[in-house]
Amino acid sequence: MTRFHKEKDPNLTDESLVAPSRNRLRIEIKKRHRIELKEQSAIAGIECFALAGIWVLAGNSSGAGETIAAGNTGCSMAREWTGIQQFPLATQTKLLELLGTLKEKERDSLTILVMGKGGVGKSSTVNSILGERAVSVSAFQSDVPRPVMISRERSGFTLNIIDTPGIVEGGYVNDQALDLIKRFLLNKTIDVLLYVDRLDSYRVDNLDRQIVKAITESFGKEIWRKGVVVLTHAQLTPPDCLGYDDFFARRSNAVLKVVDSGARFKKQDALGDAIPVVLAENSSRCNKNDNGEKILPNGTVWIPNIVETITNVATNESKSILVDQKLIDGPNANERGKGFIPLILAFQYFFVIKQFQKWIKDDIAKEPKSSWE
Ligand SMILES: Nc1nc2c(ncn2[C@@H]2O[C@H](COP(=O)(O)OP(=O)(O)O)[C@@H](O)[C@H]2O)c(=O)[nH]1
Ligand SMILES: [Mg+2]
Repeated sequence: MTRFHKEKDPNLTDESLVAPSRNRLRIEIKKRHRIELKEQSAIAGIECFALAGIWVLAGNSSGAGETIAAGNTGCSMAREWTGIQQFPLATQTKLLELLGTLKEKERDSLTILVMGKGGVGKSSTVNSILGERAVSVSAFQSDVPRPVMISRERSGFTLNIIDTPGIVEGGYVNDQALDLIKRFLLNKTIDVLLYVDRLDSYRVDNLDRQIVKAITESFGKEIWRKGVVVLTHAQLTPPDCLGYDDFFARRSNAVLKVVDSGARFKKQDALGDAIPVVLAENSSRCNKNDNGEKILPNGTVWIPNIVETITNVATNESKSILVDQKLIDGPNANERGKGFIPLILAFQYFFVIKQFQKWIKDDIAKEPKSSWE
């Protein structure tokens, strides 16, 4: 007969000291499991709280709120950027050089927002840049349901990358998904926007325009001055005997035109060539050079290239975008529609008040005169 010893297991009840039936055994196991789960979550909660406290006290420049809010998990800290060691030595050297450049320009953190349609390779690009599988990627249900911020720290420099779900559903921009992203970004400062699409798409359509318009309306058109267009699936053989660079140039122009029109810049302010376009190939089958670095058909070593472009845009003369409530509410939210007030008043005067006055006058004229008048 099996007996449970109370002194060895304080979680057991007196009943469990007698030989347990199968059912009772099952109940005890469940009970113990529940207690363990409670204890684990309590410990995890304390750990989160303690870590958050340390982070706030440390006064990290990336903003405690930002990193703790990461992925709304409630407990995600800027971990050491160990993924950098996965890169070939030549890439590591270049990346560390770029971090050095940023530090020279007194930047100790960088926040990158990644947006675009679903399934174009946003999450894969985040993972490629970090050198680790930080966010989930899937061919079919490819999107994380909500934004996630991944923070990595290296030699006193913090890299924050915000991966977002695609904002398109059933052929339209999904306002709820967009709202979720906006709320997530509230009080964060965006240094670079990566607008991701595929190189191997042959046309742009109205949906692309809608997405660019939605980004513009959400964060203001100035966000595009911090924009980089990333074209994934870059290891391809162009169709119709086109050269690779030719194909790349045509596709870039098509996407940039959409951005220009969706961002509604006036002709003289048009972004044109101002937005850099970079290529990415996230597949593990990407070709490599003699140093083991991933290279594209035009010879570009794409990871250092994208990080260099990000560095240039982050430090260009345009200001980073602080996503505050005013920005989210849109330009002059309180003023919206005020221009119509004089028109409405005029309409009311001529078509309502005047009409009433006329009816009253007519009624008075038609009224039979009283005998005493
Ligand atoms: N061949 C190739 N596949 C890619 C590339 N980028 C992403 N994928 C694949 O495309 C699918 C969707 O990628 P994901 O990163 O989840 O897209 P997201 O929805 O934009 O985040 C996954 O199956 C990825 O493996 C790329 O550059 N080349
Ligand atoms: Mg994704």
